[in-house]
Formats: sequence, structure tokens, C-alpha cells
Amino acid sequence: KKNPLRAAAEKAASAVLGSSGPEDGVPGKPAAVSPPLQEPTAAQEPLPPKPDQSGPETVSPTGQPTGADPARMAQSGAYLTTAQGARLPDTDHSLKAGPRGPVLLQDHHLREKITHFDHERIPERVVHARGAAAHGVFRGYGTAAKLSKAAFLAKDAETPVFVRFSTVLGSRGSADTVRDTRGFATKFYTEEGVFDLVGNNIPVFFIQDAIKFPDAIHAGKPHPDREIPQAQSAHDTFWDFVTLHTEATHHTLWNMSDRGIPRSYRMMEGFGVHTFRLVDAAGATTLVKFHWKPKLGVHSLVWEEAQIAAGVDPDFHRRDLADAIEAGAFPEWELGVQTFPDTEDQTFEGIDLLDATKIVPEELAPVQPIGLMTLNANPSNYFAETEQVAFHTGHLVPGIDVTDDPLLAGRMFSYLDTQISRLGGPNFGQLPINRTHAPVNDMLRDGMHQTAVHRGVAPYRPNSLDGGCPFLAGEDTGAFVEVPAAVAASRKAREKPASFDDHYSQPRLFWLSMTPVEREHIVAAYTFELGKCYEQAIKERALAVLARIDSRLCEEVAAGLGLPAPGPDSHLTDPEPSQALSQLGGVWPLDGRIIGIVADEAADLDGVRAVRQAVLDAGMVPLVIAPAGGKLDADGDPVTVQRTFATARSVEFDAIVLAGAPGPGGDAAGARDAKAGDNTGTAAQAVTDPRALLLVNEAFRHGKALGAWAGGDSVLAPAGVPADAPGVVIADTGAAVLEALSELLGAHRVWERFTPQI
Ligand code: HDD
Repeated sequence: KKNPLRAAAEKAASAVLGSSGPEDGVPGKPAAVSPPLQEPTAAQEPLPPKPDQSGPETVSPTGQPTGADPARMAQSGAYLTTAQGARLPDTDHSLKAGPRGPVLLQDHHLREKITHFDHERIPERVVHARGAAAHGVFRGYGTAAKLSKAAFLAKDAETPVFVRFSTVLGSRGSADTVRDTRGFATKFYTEEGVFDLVGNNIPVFFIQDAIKFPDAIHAGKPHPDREIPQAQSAHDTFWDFVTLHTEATHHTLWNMSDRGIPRSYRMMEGFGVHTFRLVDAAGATTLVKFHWKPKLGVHSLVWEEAQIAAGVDPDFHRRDLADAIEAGAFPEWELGVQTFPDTEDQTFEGIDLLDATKIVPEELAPVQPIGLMTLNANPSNYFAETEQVAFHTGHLVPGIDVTDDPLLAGRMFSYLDTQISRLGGPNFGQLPINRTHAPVNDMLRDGMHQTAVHRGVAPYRPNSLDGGCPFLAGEDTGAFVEVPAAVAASRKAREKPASFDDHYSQPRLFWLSMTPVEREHIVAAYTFELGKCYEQAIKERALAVLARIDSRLCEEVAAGLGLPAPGPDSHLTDPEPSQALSQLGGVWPLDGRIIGIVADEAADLDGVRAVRQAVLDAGMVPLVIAPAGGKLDADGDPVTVQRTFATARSVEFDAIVLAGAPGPGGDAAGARDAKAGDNTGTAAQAVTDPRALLLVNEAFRHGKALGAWAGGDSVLAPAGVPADAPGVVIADTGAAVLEALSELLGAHRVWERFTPQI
């Protein structure tokens, strides 16, 4: 019986060599002029996957379990060894000539330990250095199967993924909550090879041509003389660049909107930005834009909150992602596509699909869901996984191809190039986190950090020594074959198309699509950022750009800067607003929301226990905040304190509940009497502690829901919170408070508390 692998290999080999004509093999390949050379066709099974990097088998002299979960232990094996496996008697004392004598050069363990430590760091990413990541799974809905032959998009196909979120400008140790674009890069380990969707949380980009990327990043990064400011766009060089390259106007406006300060990585949209090309089994193509839609909705911080968080918890987003996953609140996103006919001009409704500074409003091309991604596991080791993961827009699988977007073309070069220096050579694809789950049978050899032990003598093809392997695949045997898309006959030129010239109509569309409160945030952001610039000429130029978006926006920012607003632009159009661009208006799941419960020893602790449980039952996270740490009611049914007045800051919580005092039989009236009379009520300490008052006041100013029961509300007035303000719930029991708060939380914030003047 004929070996099927051999038959496929023979077919592919003969197609490539041209012996049976173009119709059998690669489309459009001309027939060979000379008779083809005969290539050996004795196929072999592909080589096994490259060697794994896992640690050595556990070596235990006694065979006794240590009690720790082996999968979570830092080391395997009982004895500390050198890198060569020699067991060590001591790792705390250098080898010396006597206890007080000189250290001996002979001490190999000392030198090995310090040398390795000296080289523990690798260069951080030149952009997107600060990030956090998680493992998960993607399940195809099958709805894209008619557009793309990619196997991972088939119905119910499950594919492991690794996702890294990031900021762009800051260094690896910078704060999470700075105003910036967020990276959203997904690695799909499909059975046909790795597919990377390397996107952002903003659907447009600063520039239209990759050749400007170094300039854009030089302008956004800290000034080269003093290396400040860190992780900020609020400085002269950034605004100099974006006002001189006005194609950046659209992206800059998104950055100045609430999208620039997400509440959580779990609450961000993701976008592939460029237009991609899907290919079905028959070779038909469709242009698409990829969208990730978070199940929890799209939500943001308010600017003051973001600034405070950058100080009190620089790891705010990193912690949030890891905590949510550890708690089982697995974040989910639906992957969707907007589809466009693959026409020769590659435009849709007059929008140039190759211009990465343009969106296609969802009202014109709805996002059609094609699969669900669930992030369900944290990395075990930050360096090995999150730091060493390497994405590339060129990691494509059959069924997904690129377009001629000039920004994308430059990216196709940049990622591999940067990773060679960042990861120390060309073999980073062998690192466990980067390794494909498909069999690898390449002819790439040697190089720094080569971990594969390749067999055979003929890493070239065709060959007659290694059985002729490997053979070439055709489309029918799963090869990735570029779409033979037509290239417009033209001439070489460093030019851009005229359709790239419109820099303002889509920023105006975005502005007009915002609600008043979102517009006010945008005005405040521009006013803050430009207010941090020193050069008057840059501020004036920025105002001239804003006048081309909207005169009210321009006037408000000008007023904040104390500068005259340029006159209105007579070219302004009035595009139909796109509701999909606004973040307000929905009701969203509460998974993983954090509820702070302020209580003390004198509080209604039964009520506190009940609220805690109700918060947990709703899939949210309760954190008890008390004047000091430890336990409340330690001798009875203890309530653990998670935060103290010293460690709690409002930014950590989505809502705050102020516990009441216990009344006779727990009734509220009795509780109020108890509090008012002898200062034993729960609020007694909070009422006089400025840290607790700040907590409540900030939460109020940031539009967070506040609740109190049985006298807990006595904190409100000293904290400057009117008891009748929107989103302040005072009820008789903790349970009633929580019910009302949950309803408020579905809208993310108490938006009525903001009174925009725009
Ligand atoms: Fe980029 C990293 C996203 C344009 C060059 N980029 C990087 C990451 C994301 C993006 C999410 C971090 C990946 C990770 O977590 O490891 N980049 C984008 C998007 C762009 C974009 C959505 C426009 C649509 N990028 C872009 C251009 C260039 C680069 C035009 C260069 C010409 N990007 C890089 C890079 C990085 C990178 C220098 C730095 C670290 C890395 O690649 O691995 O190659």
C-alpha cells in the first residue's frame, strides 16, 4: 500500500519542479524550459518537535514529597547544583583564604553565580516595553469559515493563545495607568502554524507610512538630553511631531479621549488596525478589519484616578489582570470582522482601506463575531513568557494575508529585525513561549542559542542525501501561498496617494460621536497635555489643528491655555456620528469589580459578613477596609481586614460601602442612636481620619457608587459628599445597599455626577 505522506510529497515535489504543468502546482508558475532534474522522493516522517526546555527531572534522595506543589516550586530536585549539575555544599560564603582572608579566584561557584546575575537582563522592547500577559483559548464560531480557510476559525475549533497587553512609550518599569495607546497582541498557536494579531486598543495609527515610525517614537519618548518625561505624551517633542504630521490628528484625539486611560486590560477593545485579506478554500478573497470586543464592555479611568494610581499602584493593570484570572473571573473577548469587497481600488464608501489613520464606522460595516477568546491562566514566569514572547505581523496562516498598507509593509520587516537584537540571535522561535504547536521542518541552522540538535547532513533542498526531505507543499497540502493580488502598474516614487490627505474628517466624526461628558474629558486632556508644553508655537499650532476638528473643542482648550482661539474653519463637514465610538450607555457584567467595605470593630459585622458574601456571590471582589490591619471580631467570627486606612486608596475600588453600627436586633434606627450618642458607631474613626475622608471624597469625585447603612452615612458630610447626590445609596441594611450599588455599577460610573458644560 502506498504511503499517503509519500504520495503527497511526490505530488508537491513534481508540482514545484514543473513536470506536470502549472495547473497542478503553484498558480501562474511557468513551465520549466529545461527538463526538470529528478529529485529523490523517498519521504520521511517530519522530525519530532524541537527539544523541550523544561527543567531536569525531580531528583530527590529520599523520594519524599516536600509538601509544596511541584508545579509551583521555584526549583525541581532536592539539592542545589551548579549550572553543570555539581551539587553544592554552600551558596552563602565565597571561598576565602581563611574566614577573614582574601577571596580566591578559584571560586567557580561565586563567579558563575555573579556572572549569570550580571547578564540577567535583556534589552527591553524599543516600544511597548511595559506589558502584562495571559494564556487562554480561542474557539471559532465557524462564521468566518465561508470567508477564510484558516483552520482555527472553523466551528468549535479550539486554539491555545497567549496575549500580551502593553503601553507604548514607557520603559519596562513605568506605570500602567499613564495616558497612552495600549498594545493588544495575540499569538494563536494554530495547527497550521502561529498566527499573530498584533493590534492596539485604538483602531487607527499615528502615521500612514512605516518610514515615519522612528520619528514618531523619537518624538514620543523622553527628551534625549535629560531623559524626561517618562511614559508621557505631555511634552513638547510629542506635540511638535503630531502637529507637524497632521495625519496623527485622529490617533492623538483617541489618545486624549478616555480610550487613552483604560480601567482595565479586561475592559479594552482591540483592533488589528490594518485591513487584512481573508482567503477561502476556493481562493476567493475578502478584505477585513479585525476587532476584539470585551464581554465586560469598554471602560476607562478618570484622569485624576489614573494619575493617583500611577503613584500608589504603578502595577494597577498588571495586578488587575492577574488577580481576575487567579480568582476565576476569566476575561473574554469576541473576535469580529468588518468585511469589505476586495475591489481593485480597495476603498469602502469612499474610505481608503489602506490608510491606517481611518476607521470604517460600524454603522457602515457591522462587526460580525467569528470567535471567542477566554484568558484563563496567568504566566508562570514573567521573563520566560511575557518578556520573551515575540510577535510578528508576518506570522500568518493559510487563509489570512496582508494588504499593501504601507504601514503594515514596514512592520513586516521591523518585528523580526528588532527581535534578533532583543532576544540575542535568530533562534528565539525555539523559546517555549514562541514555539509553534505545528510540526517544524525548516532548514534554518545554527546561530546563537541554537537548542535543536538537528540530524542529517543535507539542510538544503533539493537533496539526494537526506532522502530528499523536506518536500514542498502545494495549496492542497496546506501551503501558505500569497494571494496573487494585482499590483497597479505604476512608477517608483516616494509619494502618498491623494486619499491619504484628509486628516480631519474622521477626527471630527469621533468628536461628534462623543457624549458631553466624554467631550469634556477630551478638552481636559488636551488642556493638561498642551499645558505641560513650553513652546508657545507648539501650543498655537495644536490649537490650529483643533480648529480643524471642532471650534468648540478648540475654544475650550484655548481658554484653558490662556491663548486666543483661531477662527472657525470654514471647511468643517458634519458627518453622521457613530454611536459605536462612545463608551457610555450600556449595562455591563460586574465580574471582578472591587467593592471596598469600610468597617471597624464597632461596626455591624454581621452586616459586613453578609455584604462580603453577597459581593462574592455576584462574582465581585470584597475588600474590607479598617483603621488597622488584622481581624475584626477576632474572638468571635473573625472578619479579615484586607486594607487599612494607610494602604487603601480610592482608585482601587469600583464602589465603596460604609458599614453601619449594630443596633438592638440589628435595626437601623437603633444603630443610628448608638452612633450619634456615644461615638461608638462604626463611622466614629472614619469620620475623623483624613485618610478615610479622602477615600470617600475621591471615590465621589471619580463618579463611583457609594453606599452606607445604619449610620455609616455620617462619614459623607465630613468627606464633602452630599447625601442626596446621584449614586449615593443610604439604606437600612447592607444587603439593600449592595443591591442598589450593583445596579449603578452596571453603567461603570455614576455619570450623572459629572455636569459637563459642553
Ligand atoms: Fe509595533 C511592538 C502594535 C506599528 C515596530 N507593536 C509592538 C507591540 C504591539 C504593536 C502591540 C508589542 C508586541 C508585544 O507585546 O511584544 N505597532 C503596533 C500597531 C501598529 C504598529 C497596532 C500600527 C498599526 N510597529 C509599528 C510600526 C513599526 C513597529 C509602523 C515599525 C516600522 N512594534 C515595532 C517593533 C516592536 C513593536 C519595534 C517593538 C518590540 C517588538 O516589536 O517586538 O518591532
